[in-house]
Amino acid sequence: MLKPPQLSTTEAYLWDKVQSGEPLSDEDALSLYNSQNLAFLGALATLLREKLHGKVAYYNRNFHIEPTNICIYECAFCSFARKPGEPGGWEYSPEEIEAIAERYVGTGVTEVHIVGGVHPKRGIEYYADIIRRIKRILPHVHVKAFTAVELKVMCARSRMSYEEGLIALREAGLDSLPGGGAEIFHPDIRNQICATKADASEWLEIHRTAHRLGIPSNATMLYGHIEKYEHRIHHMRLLRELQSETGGFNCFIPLKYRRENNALSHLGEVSIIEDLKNYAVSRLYLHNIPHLKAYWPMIGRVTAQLSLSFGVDDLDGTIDDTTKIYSMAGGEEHPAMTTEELEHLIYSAGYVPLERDSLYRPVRPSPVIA
Ligand code: V47
Ligand code: SF4
Repeated sequence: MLKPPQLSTTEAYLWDKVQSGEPLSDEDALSLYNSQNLAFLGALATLLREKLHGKVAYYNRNFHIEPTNICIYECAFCSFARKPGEPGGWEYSPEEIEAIAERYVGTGVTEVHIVGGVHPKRGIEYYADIIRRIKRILPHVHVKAFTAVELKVMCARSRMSYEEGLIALREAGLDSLPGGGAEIFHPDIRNQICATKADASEWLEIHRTAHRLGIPSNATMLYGHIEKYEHRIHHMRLLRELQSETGGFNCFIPLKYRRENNALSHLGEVSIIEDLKNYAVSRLYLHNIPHLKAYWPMIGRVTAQLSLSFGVDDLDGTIDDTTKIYSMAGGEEHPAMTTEELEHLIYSAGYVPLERDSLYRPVRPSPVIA
């Protein structure tokens, strides 16, 4: 890509740094967050994005199961959780979960994403049973399940180490971990928004253990509430360090704080400009995490489309109306897109759609990029 004309000295320095493949420093990331030049941020993120993935934009065919929204925690940003007996709570039985899986037989889905509340009574054995039941119905589907926050509690309940718990779940059919529960690692913020659940070192240790066992995972960051840029950079620094140790993260997913029906509603929500800026800085700072994902049910279809020009190379996913975490917080009501709609959205943003599996392998040879 040609260096744009009329760059400031700092912008030209950052362009050369990214061009040469040198990692950005924390100061570089802060200066990008403080930049008002959105066009430059898009161009710089695209420089790295296209080095890594050319014009390809990945998507996958997945569905979500949220086994329960009963949760022992009370995160200030959460609109989804309920206490036992509270109206609006649900707990699917293993048979109800099987009935959800049955709906996807023969549909071509490649992944099931399972995340829920941290239930007061359920341990590793319960969740291993759920995975076994799903795999019996959908043997070829990749099971990406349970945040580090859920895993910490289910391991403790079953009196297992993280390693023992993960091995038991892997034997049942667990293939990878989603990136949820990370929120913002810095204790100054974490203590205000989700003080009692797994802290940064526990979240990182569970992912480190998974990577050591050959279980890949994702990472997220919940942004746009009370955190400052410094806290986002600190969060990403810890992820970048773990990635350089293990190489086990597949992708990073910035999650925009949504304000409906939760204790932080008074904060409002950040602008689309802030979303795009955050995608660009994430892409550039996390140079060693291969993929940057936009989760469209949370940010909407238009921002998802724009995000492709700010470093994003992956749109999640067909989803199929099965997630409530975001609709309860103000995201899309019935999130579902057909593969045709997703491909059209990607083409019309100037990129080439490629259906991937959960390990980013093409599901079928693409006539466009072959
Ligand atoms: O950890 C909860 C977030 C996460 C709100 O790995 C909220 O592919 C915004 O893990 N506003 C769970 N965000 C979701 C998750 C996930 C999602 C998409 C892809 C992947 C992946 C993982 O949802 C929680 C929390 O950070 N969340 N409430 C809210 N009001
Ligand atoms: Fe529970 Fe997760 Fe909601 Fe926190 S974000 S209250 S851990 S469901």
